[in-house]
Amino acid sequence: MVDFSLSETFSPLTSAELIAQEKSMMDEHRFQHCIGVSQTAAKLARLNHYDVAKAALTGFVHDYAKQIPVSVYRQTIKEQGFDPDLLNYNRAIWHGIVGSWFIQRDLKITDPEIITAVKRHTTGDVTMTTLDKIVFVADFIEPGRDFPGVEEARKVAYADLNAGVGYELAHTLAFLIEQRAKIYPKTLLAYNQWAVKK
Ligand code: DGI
Ligand code: FE
Ligand code: FE
Repeated sequence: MVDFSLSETFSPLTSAELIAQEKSMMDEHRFQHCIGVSQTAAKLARLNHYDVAKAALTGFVHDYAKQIPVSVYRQTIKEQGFDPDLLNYNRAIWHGIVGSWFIQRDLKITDPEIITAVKRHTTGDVTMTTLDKIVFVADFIEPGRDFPGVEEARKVAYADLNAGVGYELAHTLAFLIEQRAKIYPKTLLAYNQWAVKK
């Protein structure tokens, strides 16, 4: 078992059951990323006077659904009443928005703030709660992340959470445009809200 534990406040599953369920859904690399996001979210929560246990749990489960097969996603989007426009995107977009459905089903998490933070963790949104911002940013700067600009992202985010959100959105949008990838409208709206210099 991993040397890691989670609050048992937010799910009827025990910490050990939750960790085992998460581990069963993903490879070791993704699992270590989730632990890194959990620990970074806890650190950001401490700095921003937010519930540390709640941030740690949300960080841990944020990518729960990342490796669910494409066919299962397509079926879930159709059967569970998700916006059919989601079918025009891929797992990068699905694992947050639709992933939150699997988190409720499998991990029995009902807390609306946790569910929303998982939904928003990839694209961000115009409206973001403190927990949304913590998880969004922790995902980008956890210790396992290594890309040009990550040190600057850490510096900015630890000094000012909102600025961290803006930095991440500018970086992500630049990366997506470089790839000529399709931008999910929420990503663009979030960029306009958080990244544009005032
Ligand atoms: O799940 P992670 O890899 O830990 O991180 P994430 O949930 O932030 O997902 C990052 C990926 O999602 C990255 O490859 C960029 C992609 N992404 C974010 N916004 C958009 C997007 N991809 C597309 N096509 N459109 C978007 O708007
Ligand atoms: Fe993710
Ligand atoms: Fe992630």
